Amino acid sequence: MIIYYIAKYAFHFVNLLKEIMNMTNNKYVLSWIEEMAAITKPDKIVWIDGSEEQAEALRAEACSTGELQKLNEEILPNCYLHRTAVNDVARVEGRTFICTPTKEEAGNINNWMDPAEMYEKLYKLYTGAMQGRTMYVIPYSMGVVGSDFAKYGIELTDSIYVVLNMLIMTRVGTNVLEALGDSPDYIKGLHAKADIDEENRYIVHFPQDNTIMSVNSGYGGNVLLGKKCFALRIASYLGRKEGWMAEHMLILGLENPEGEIKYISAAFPSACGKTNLAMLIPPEIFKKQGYKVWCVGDDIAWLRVGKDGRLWAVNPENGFFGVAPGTNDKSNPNALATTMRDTIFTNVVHDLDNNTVWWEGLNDNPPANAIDWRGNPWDISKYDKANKAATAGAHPNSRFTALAKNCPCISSEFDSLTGVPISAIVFGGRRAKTAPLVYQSFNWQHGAFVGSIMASETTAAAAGAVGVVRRDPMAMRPFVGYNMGDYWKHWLDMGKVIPNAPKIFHVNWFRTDADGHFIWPGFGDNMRVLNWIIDRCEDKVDAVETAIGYVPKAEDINIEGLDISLDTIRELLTVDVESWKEDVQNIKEFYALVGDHVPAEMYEELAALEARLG
Ligand code: GTP
Ligand code: SPV
Ligand code: MN
Repeated sequence: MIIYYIAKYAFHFVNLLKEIMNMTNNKYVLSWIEEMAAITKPDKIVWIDGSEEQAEALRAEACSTGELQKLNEEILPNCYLHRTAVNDVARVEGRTFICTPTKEEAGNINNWMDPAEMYEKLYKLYTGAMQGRTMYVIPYSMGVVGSDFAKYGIELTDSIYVVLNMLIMTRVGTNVLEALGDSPDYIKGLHAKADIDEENRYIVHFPQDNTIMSVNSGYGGNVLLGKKCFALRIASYLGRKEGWMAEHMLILGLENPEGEIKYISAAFPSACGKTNLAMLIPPEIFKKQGYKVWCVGDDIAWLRVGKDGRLWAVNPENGFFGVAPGTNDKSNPNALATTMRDTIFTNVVHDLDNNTVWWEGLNDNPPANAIDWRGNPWDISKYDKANKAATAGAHPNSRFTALAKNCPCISSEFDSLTGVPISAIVFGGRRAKTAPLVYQSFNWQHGAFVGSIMASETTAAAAGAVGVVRRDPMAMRPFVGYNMGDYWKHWLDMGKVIPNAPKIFHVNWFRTDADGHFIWPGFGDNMRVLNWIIDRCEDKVDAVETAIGYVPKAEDINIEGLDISLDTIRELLTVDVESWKEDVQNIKEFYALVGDHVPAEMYEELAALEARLG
């Protein structure tokens, strides 16, 4: 089949190939591009070299076709607006596949199909998909080019929007090809928009082939193949093979008044507060004393054991693909500042009077003359709180793509070759009840168990119902590139080879009162919980031992300057035995679903928890 296409298009190819041969002699790269071009049949092939001139030309081209709209250069310099198709606004977990040779390797939590069958299905969808279009070839690095952590990828795409987003989210350029040299060790990614047909949308990973294929989408995590597809699904697979970890975690540095910085990584499910925590601004009383928070990453961490026996983390990304709604100068001023230049906004409100953007929760001044995320005229009178999803101006999963280096609190270690040493790992989710504000695990094995039983209410970051509690182990349910049971085993194994392992905690910013309001103020005030966590890591504060782990004494959470009583803190810290017993039943069902790869240690921990609950 492939040979046939290569033969048929041989002549056209000679010209196409001239372009790609200028950039590299790597025969593995060239032959793969040739093969993919033979199937997708682009009119042109263009290498992305990482230069500003090329990026500028592509922005201009995208504006001329309406794919992008240039925003007010005075207010939002070098910023653009993009709207996706209305049926293409989030990750599609139901159409995301891990195609390992056997179903057992992918496990019960992932969708699986036989690789040969899937390739055949995909090649049909890709056939001629780039006719009349340009194939862009993006050489990119996850991690600092040339560092021990770095891994390289090449994404082929027919979308300028994807190219411009990848230029922000990853390190793109000819230096990646130089670093790759003539090695076959890179991740292949093929993306074609095709017809944006929901019924034929596929996001597929072939971990054994280092290959990712995406078709019929133009949205974020489905098409920016360096992000969830590579840096989590493929990387988690590689991490297990090579003895490191790829996790859905932010990384932050907490600087105390003495100038010492301790690093924390935290795994929360999509749209559960990673970006917000990573860019936290300490409450006034802490700021005055000299506390600061530095952002290393807001979504993905790659972690390796260092020579000193600690766990070291890098953020493999180069930018933030952050949730827009709710971002404002109180909740996350650093994120807002980051988006003031060089940013691509997706599916937000277009304010026509100023040629700027707006979203729910930005401020109380919605634009009077505006276009909503669907492309229709919109003003606040259309907004109905009872029917947010259908009447909001910005899609609840609308996003900004912004450069990490534009973030006012970006860590000086952002480009570090070695990463940062992690003192604490924090898990967390959206739980209206069960989970207390914070608790600490008894040890690494128990901590891995705490990660495995994480649960959270679903959000708009993925297609499907919102607000349903589901188990989301380590916030990785949609992102583990192999069997979930084996992934837990990898966590347990890692604990044995990190002599100086981080302590493991669990937080919940989302407990609600009887009226459904959040009890904990959250955002900047989460710093108060981080301080307790660091104090625990340094043995500076004791705690109360409960059935689920160590919980703070209420008076050890600093509430100075907060309009909240000690009793409320007590309430936030209670471990309700009855709801935990219910949870245990649900965990048992979930473990059964994960199946017979669940490590025995996890069942031991579950039995121990059940016994402690009485
Ligand atoms: P992804 O990019 O999808 O991985 O999301 P994320 O985990 O980075 O979540 P993000 O920080 O963008 O927050 C998502 C939503 O949660 C936003 O609407 C925030 O306003 C809200 N949120 C974040 N932190 C808090 C908090 O401490 N308390 C409350 N109540 N809401 C929060
Ligand atoms: C998430 O859903 O966790 C995101 C956004 O960070 S996406 O890139 O679409 O995966
Ligand atoms: Mn995420």
